[in-house]
Amino acid sequence: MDCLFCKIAGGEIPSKKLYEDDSILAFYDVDPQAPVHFLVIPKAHIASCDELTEENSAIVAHIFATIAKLAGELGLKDGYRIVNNCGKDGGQTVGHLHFHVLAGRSLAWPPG
Ligand code: DGP
Repeated sequence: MDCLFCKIAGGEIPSKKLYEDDSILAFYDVDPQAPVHFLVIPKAHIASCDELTEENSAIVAHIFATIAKLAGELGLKDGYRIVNNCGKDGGQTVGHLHFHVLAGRSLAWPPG
């Protein structure tokens, strides 16, 4: 499968890693939209949120718990935003489940 984030998870394409364990990887976004902008992905390929099931979705809880830990380590005491873009109208451009974490400035709402 020709998946960019599978290649990043496998080390085939380099990334600026923030955190890694057996099942997930956090790395800085190549096109940051805030002073802090990183992505957290499952290493196993899941195309989008739309492919989550009762069987494979425990990884999302692990991702969110890890984001909370990383936010503490990075000192994001003023808050942050977790974003998932799902599908074409959701603005998803890479077909591998990923959560954006944005921080370091006041973020507008609603998104465009
Ligand atoms: P989305 O639009 O939600 O699918 O977000 C995809 C994000 O992935 C976008 O913010 C840019 C980032 N991105 C794309 N290619 C690369 C890459 O090769 N390396 C890194 N670190 N980030 C990438």
